[in-house]
Amino acid sequence: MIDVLLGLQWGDEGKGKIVDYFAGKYDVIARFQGGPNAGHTLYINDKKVVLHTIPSGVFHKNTVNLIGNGVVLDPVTFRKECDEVTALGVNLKANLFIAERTHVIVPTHRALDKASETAKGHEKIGSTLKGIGPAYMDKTGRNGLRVGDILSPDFKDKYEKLKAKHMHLLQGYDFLAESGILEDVAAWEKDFFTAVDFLKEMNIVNGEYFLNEKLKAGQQVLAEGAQGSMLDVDFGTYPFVTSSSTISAGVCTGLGIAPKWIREVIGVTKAYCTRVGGGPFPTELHDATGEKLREIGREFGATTGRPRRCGWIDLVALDYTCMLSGVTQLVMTKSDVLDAFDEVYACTAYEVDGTTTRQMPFQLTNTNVKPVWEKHNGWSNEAAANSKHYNELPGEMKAFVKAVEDYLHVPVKFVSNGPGRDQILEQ
Ligand code: 2SA
Ligand code: MG
Repeated sequence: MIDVLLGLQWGDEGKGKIVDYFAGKYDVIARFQGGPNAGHTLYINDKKVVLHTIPSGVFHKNTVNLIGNGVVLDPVTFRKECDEVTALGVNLKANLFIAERTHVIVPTHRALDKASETAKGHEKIGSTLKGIGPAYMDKTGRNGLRVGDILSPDFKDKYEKLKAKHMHLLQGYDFLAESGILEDVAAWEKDFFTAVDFLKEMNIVNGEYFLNEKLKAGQQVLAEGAQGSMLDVDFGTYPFVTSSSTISAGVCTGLGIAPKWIREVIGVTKAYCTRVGGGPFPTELHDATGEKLREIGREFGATTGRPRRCGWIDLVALDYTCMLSGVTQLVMTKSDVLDAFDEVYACTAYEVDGTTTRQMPFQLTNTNVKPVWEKHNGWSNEAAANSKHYNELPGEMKAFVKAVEDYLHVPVKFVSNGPGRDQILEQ
């Protein structure tokens, strides 16, 4: 069967750490969407590792990892990441597989991303500029190159054709000459073909048969989501979203498996909320409390280093994303960050244009929505930090968790109160 692990907010919920924690229980860990815009932070023997494309199960010897067809893969970042992981003693030849239908990000995708964002000015999406949007555009526009294509002798011709098309598009931007984008393309291209040669030597497989055969043989699979449900291309805060399906439905198309195989849908949420990049964020705090959350939570982008916007937990958005994915259990991360506050808040409804609602409106902007707050008492710092079992957590904290469960009608099975593997407490 397949269990799915998803971020329920705007990304950075701590998915990497949770996947790493659960990985030992699974035979396969599979990524089904997104690309090097993801940043999954793990601590391996106290060393910080940030994974972008490689699934977070890679440090477990007996776990096989699959990059599914729904992913977009940049050979250049992929190669760098492989070098880092290999240096830590991982044998990628033995435990990493790549679906041949996975789309390839080429240097001009990154250039187009940068050009598009530059043209948008202050209305920009806040993209990580990894070429994600343009790569998915070529996929649905039926122009893309796939990992399987790099094995064919005419790959270079196909690449040149696509590049020519992109160059034509780039010429349409009047700032192109002074933007430095063409120089970037030349530099990226140098690494690109070496990286493609490297990729050729990896295990390239038919992902859908690979996975279905394992499922039929009774193996256990964990599908690892990237970004968050509120960044989903259909249901997120469009157009301030990423370009893939980040909800549980994306698992089927992103891996080539039928819904009948899906068992648990594990939703990960922070005890508060963050967002990086542009777009609406109803519970954002523009004050000292927001600053404090960022400082204590060390809220900076794992891929870009950008400071993340911070605010209290948004139960309206969580209820929406639990519904979309059919979440069966929750993991609450970074609850320790709240230890420092005398009182904590949860948003239980939105006031939109004078009406109160518990539903996600069609159009969310930075100004048309006001959160309705529910106040909770804070808890003692030491008691929370020293707890080794859920029952030992302070009463106020358990009351906060209970309020989240009651609102969402989904049990919080785990609370993570620190970065260590031993700081995940099961309820
Ligand atoms: P993109 O790069 O074109 O897909 O960006 C579109 C929007 O999606 C957001 N996005 C993310 N939000 C949170 N975390 C992400 N991964 C990195 C991390 C981000 C980083 O783990 O920290 O390092 O800055 C991620 N990837 C995409 C993005 O901010 C845009 O709003
Ligand atoms: Mg992240």
